[in-house]
Amino acid sequence: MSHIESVLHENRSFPPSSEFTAQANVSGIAAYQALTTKAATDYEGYWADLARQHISWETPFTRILDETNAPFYRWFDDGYLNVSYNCIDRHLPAKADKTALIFEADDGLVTRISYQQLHDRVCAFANALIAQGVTKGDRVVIYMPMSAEAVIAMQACARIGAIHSVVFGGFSAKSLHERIVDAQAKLVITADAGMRGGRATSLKSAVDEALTLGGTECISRVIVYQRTGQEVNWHESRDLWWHDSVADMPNTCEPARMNAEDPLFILYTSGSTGTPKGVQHSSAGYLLGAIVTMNMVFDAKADTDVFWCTADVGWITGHTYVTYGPLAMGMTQVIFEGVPTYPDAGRFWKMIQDHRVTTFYTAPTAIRSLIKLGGELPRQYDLSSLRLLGSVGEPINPEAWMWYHQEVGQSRCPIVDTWWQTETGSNMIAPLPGAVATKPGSCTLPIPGIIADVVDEHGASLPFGQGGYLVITRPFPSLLRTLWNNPERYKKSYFPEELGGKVYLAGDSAQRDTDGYYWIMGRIDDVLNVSGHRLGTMEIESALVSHPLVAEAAIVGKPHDIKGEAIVAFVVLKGERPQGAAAKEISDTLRNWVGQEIGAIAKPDEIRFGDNLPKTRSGKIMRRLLRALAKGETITQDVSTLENPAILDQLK
Ligand code: 6R9
Repeated sequence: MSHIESVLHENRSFPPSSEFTAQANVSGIAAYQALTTKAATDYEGYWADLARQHISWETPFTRILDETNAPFYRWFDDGYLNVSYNCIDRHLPAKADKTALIFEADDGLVTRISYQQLHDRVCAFANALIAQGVTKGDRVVIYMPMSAEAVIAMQACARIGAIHSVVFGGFSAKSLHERIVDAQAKLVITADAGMRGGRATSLKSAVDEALTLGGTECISRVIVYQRTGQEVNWHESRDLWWHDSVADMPNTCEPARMNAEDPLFILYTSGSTGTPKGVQHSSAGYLLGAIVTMNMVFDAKADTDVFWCTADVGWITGHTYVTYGPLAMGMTQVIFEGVPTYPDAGRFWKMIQDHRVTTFYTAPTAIRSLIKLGGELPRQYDLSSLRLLGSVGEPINPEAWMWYHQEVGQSRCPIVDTWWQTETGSNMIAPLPGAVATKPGSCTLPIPGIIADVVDEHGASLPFGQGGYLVITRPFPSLLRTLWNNPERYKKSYFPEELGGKVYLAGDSAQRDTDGYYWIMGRIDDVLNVSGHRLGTMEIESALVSHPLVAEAAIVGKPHDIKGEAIVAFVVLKGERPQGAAAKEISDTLRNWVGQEIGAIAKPDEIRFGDNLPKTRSGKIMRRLLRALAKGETITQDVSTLENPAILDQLK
């Protein structure tokens, strides 16, 4: 654990105001402690009570947690429900006309969709999927821009029991292809294009390309939502417009009866090795995590809140806090198509003002870029509707936290810094805002029912003040169930034998301060966090090496003001080491190549060429040296095992 050196020295603490505490769902630290005590003394009873209270079951469960086949845990597994029913139908008697979605397009056009309208559109589209032969358990890939239709498509899958796998619209045709093949999907839902910052980026063309690659015979149909009206290539026998698919469809569709453990979705995420992992979530446990955290962490007030999570539905945050959580609560939420800087860096603040947003959830990278582009801009807008702010995706640095607190929250709104992952499904460590005092840069304490720890490499709990592996020691309802098609990798990645095979290894390092507050220090594996997005270094390396010019490549991260981490590539070409203009040209070529192979987010920020890479005598690339070189540090580390020390000068 040598890379864990010191933790931030941050002493500021912000207790919840008495006004906030007075109205909070979990009010005061004693209430927080009562919940954690209940979870500690009757763990299963704690979760079962919440599951009975918050989920509408078609058939109530009698069994709670089944650990007999650990780490393949099962929750509530004789219960039946439908997630879409829980997100829509159950609200209709009281709030059919209440606004469910406020969609704001890139150009500012606003569309409101009520719960009744959402119901009708989800049902019509669910019927369209059934008409195309989609049945329970089939995989449906969704490759769409941020839109009401993306949410409708996901909800429609949930309604009929199809397993959706959303692929972020910024991923390339190659990445899309890889995910379609792994999931063996039956159908793809896409759009002609998406609009962001005034520019259209086509999606349908990437689907066309992905489906020319091998192994995609599983796909029988592509449904295309017409967003921009631009020209697209059309495959008569395969492609179908969204509007045609729903044209004659009834507005009702019986929700499928789903077992609590039936998979709700797969979402691919980066791991330490080459191929992305298909994280598989359950129906009931996942939904419960979404609802409980909406209640406790976001202090949801279904009747008065306007909730806005800025994440794209292509990421887990967009699944849990756009598509499922706010709807399960029966809230009104904002969905935004565009980017925070268009038409100018006041866009977020203007939208908060226009829609009277109460709860705003975004990423540190967005906050940092908005500070840079207009730190004083929030003051030009009326942000008085805000009552709670959230942060997710990476550690938030105390400076950005303070700005968010003072300029956006006007020193009035608590900030919930939420630590969690694609695999955990919902927030794990985060302050309950009416109970737990916050500290800038710390995600504070586990939410009640989440039993976290910091351990050494043998699984022994470490005292406060010592850095180690972040683990969760008891299975919890919203934990992933397995990796799609790869139970062995699930066991190896998350429940390693070294730690006893039963505790969930998160892949982050962390340290607790003297108050027991958690400070996340970074990944322990070869995963980078670029603008809050997870990228495997191996993934980018294999993309580079697949280019005909490249012999060898190593990727490391280096600190970046706005993105958190920037991607630095060290590359050895098959030919000579390029210099000057030639180096620049090949850099551009390789950057674009990676963009095509994976997606624009994976393009290296910097490429350095060498005749070789620094290696040990046994041939291992010495990444710690590369990390130091990338940062511009002088090498003070031990290089005695290095085969070729002269190479370090070349790569500086
Ligand atoms: C929700 C999400 C997960 C990784 C995680 C960690 C980092 C997320 C964080 C945070 C510090 C926070 N991370 N939230 N680090 N503080 N509040 O981002 O899921 O895309 O799977 O990424 O992101 O390193 O392990 P995912």
